[in-house]
Amino acid sequence: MNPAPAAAPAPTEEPRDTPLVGIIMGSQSDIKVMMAAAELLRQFNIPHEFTLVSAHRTPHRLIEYAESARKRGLRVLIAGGGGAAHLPGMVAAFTTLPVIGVPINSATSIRGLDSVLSMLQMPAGVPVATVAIDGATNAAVLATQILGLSNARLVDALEKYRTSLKDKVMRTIEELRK
Ligand code: RP5
Repeated sequence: MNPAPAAAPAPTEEPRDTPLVGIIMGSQSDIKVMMAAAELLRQFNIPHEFTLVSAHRTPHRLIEYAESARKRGLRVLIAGGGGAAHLPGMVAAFTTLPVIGVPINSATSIRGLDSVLSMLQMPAGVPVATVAIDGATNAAVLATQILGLSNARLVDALEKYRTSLKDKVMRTIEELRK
């Protein structure tokens, strides 16, 4: 007699202890902006890692990080950079994981516009999903939405988050009425 078939995998994939999201940035000076992404992922209880990878100062580390990311269990990468922000694009060149780019308004940049263009102008086939200048929170929300495709808990958390945003607006409307 054949053994009973193995149980079907659960439709909801719960976050594990190993990081699902890699948050990387080119310099110490990017940390403050990129902390917003880590904070949001913490709120959603999504395991993540947070480290520096510089496209120009540690190029070999960039290749190693990007090439090993999927094998290490990461599902989405968030890469922040200012100035000539090559980090997200070069990471995207070495992995097929989704890469979300955060242009940073660094002291060396022309108000972050240079970084936006560095991330937006990727050649066809190697995209970087680019958020607003210093938009690390939205990068983390987008990463959560991607993970939510296979995780019902995160869909629920995102709906609660949206409700909290709406409630905040409604509270202010009420305050203004007084
Ligand atoms: C980029 O150059 C970094 O992402 C940073 O935003 C910018 C300036 O870096 P620092 O000179 O402050 O280290 O590589």
